[in-house]
Parts: sequence; structure tokens; C-alpha cells
Amino acid sequence: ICRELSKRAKLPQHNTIDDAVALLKKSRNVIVLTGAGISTSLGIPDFRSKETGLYSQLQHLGLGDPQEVFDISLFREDPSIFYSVAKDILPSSKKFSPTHAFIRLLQDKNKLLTNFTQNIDNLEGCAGILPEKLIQCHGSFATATCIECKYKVKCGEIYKELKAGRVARCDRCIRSVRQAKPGLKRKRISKGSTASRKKRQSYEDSTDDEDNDIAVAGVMKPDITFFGEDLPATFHDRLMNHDRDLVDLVLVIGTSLKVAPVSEVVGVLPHHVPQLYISREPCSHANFDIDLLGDCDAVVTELCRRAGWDLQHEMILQDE
Ligand code: CNA
Repeated sequence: ICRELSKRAKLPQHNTIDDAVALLKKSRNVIVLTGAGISTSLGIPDFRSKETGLYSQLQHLGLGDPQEVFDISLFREDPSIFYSVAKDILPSSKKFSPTHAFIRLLQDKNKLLTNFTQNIDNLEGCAGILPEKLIQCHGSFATATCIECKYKVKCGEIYKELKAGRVARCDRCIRSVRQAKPGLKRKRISKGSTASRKKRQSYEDSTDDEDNDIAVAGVMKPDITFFGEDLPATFHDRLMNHDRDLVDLVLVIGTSLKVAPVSEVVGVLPHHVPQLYISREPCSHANFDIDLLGDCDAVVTELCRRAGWDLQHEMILQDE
């Protein structure tokens, strides 16, 4: 993707909110590229917002760069850093935002080609975005895998640990550590004295020993893409071998577009396809045809109002 990247020129004929509405109404194959900003109204912090973003709150961890929380080498060294932060971005309910509802509305109107999301909160599914319309570019919290034995579980199985900020360990590893012990004991019993048998028995019964089993078991890593890991193959496949030929409108919502390779998507799509940007602040490193700056829930609500579309959501105030 990097090789094909270039900063596209703006299309001169589009620049107002009504142009955006007209584009939405006529388009049939919209790519919606989303980031953490579409979930902040639900109380889930993004990364880079100045005072509320997760990165601004991580000074106390003594990291050189807050992104290290999501660095795969550091996770292998000390997973407790990630676990102490993960609880803050783990949604505590299945509530989704008006912006999620807007993407669902595009799907219902047969306009959604693909929602490429960088989010890991899995709320697109809660809003009813179909799996075949969704690419979770950075994976999600939906499942977790043991970094040692690759045993996979649903998020529910480690939810308690995640919410408590405790490192989740692999059940299968713990079971196999424990199963290995009776074998060891049998061998020793046949050779050892009664005293050594008793000593060993009391060691195996102790809570310390259980803690020890857990401590040597593999760490469960939620299936989110850390810095230093590859994106799912579906990301490139879908973008380059399917969507690139079909897309007729690009909507980028609630992302600072600072994480590659997702940030490079806008540069590889055909340059004649209009691109709209909805976020609180402008994006200085990409050329969008129309910037709709502000709270994304309010912006999509206004777009729908002008389009005459009925966007249903409990968080939309009547007079907004
Ligand atoms: P980011 O770099 O923090 O950027 C978020 C952008 O959204 C910023 O430009 C904000 O100004 C803007 N923004 C925040 N709230 C709103 C709002 N209500 N309306 C409009 N704009 C808003 O996050 P990115 O998504 O660009 O970075 C990619 C990272 C963030 C991915 O790897 C994610 O996994 C990661 N992340 C995800 C979540 C989540 O799943 N909810 C939460 C935090 C971080």
C-alpha cells in the first residue's frame, strides 16, 4: 500500500454540507472508515484527544511513549501494563452511538460498501453492522488467544480479569501444568521416603502452588492488533481486490488517521472518488473534499436531517 500512496488533490466541485448530503444521497457504495471518536460519546476514551484521550492519562506508567501500552514486545515482557489500561477502553455495555446507528442506516439503505473500523470495542456488531460489511482492521476484544499455546477463548471468559485490570492467564496452560504434576508425584513416591512424599503433598496442596501454576501459564492476549503485529489479511484483500473498484464515496469519521497502514487507505482509493472527513479537528496530512468538523454524532444527525432520513437513536435530542 505504501508504494501507491500519494496525497490526492481536492475535487473542486464539492465543499458545503449540502454537497455532502447530495453525495450521500446519490452514492451506492460508501466506504466508512472509523476511529475511536465514534465511541467517545459512550464514555470510551480515544487515544489522542488532548485532555481526555488515553495517551494523556498514561504519564504515571513511566512509559517513554504511551503507544508502548500497545507494543507487542512490551506486552510479552510485561503484560500488566496493557491490562492496567485495557479496562478503560473495554465497553461496559452493548450501547452504541448515533454515529454507529448512522452507519447501520447506510447499510439499511444499501449504500454501505464496507465499514473499515480501527475500533476494538466491537460495538459495530451491537449496532447491527453485518460481518460481511465490517473489517475490524485492528481486531477486537471479542476473543483472546494464549500467547504460548494459542488457545482461543471468547472475551466473556477473561472479562472479569480485564475489568479488574489483572493479567488473564490461560486455563488450558494451567490445566496442563496441573495434570503434569500427578505424573511427577507418582514417580517420586515410588522412589522417595514417606517424609519427602508428605512434603511434596503439602506443597501441592498449598495456595502458593496454585498461584505458581497460574504464574507459569501463558498470558491471554485479546485479539487486538498491537504495534508490531500484522493487520488481518482481510483488510488488504477487501480494500485492494474488491472495494477499490466499487467505491463511490469515502466517509472518514472520528479518527486522527495517524496509525498506518489504515491512514494510507484514503491515498490508495481512486482519486476521483469524493472523500468527506467528520471529526472534531481537521486532519492536516490528508486532503478531504469536505471537512465537517464537530461532534460526529451531531454532524451525522444533521446530515440525516437534511437528507430527510430518519436516524433513530436514544441519544439524539429532539431539538439537536
Ligand atoms: P485517535 O488518534 O485518538 O483519534 C480520535 C479522533 O477522533 C481525534 O482526532 C479526535 O479529535 C476525534 N474525536 C474524538 N471524539 C470525537 C467526537 N465525539 N466527534 C468527532 N470527533 C471526535 O484514535 P484513532 O481511532 O484515530 O486511532 C486508532 C487507534 C485507536 C486504533 O488502533 C484503535 O484501536 C484505538 N482505540 C480504539 C478505541 C475503541 O475501540 N473505542 C478506543 C481508544 C483507542
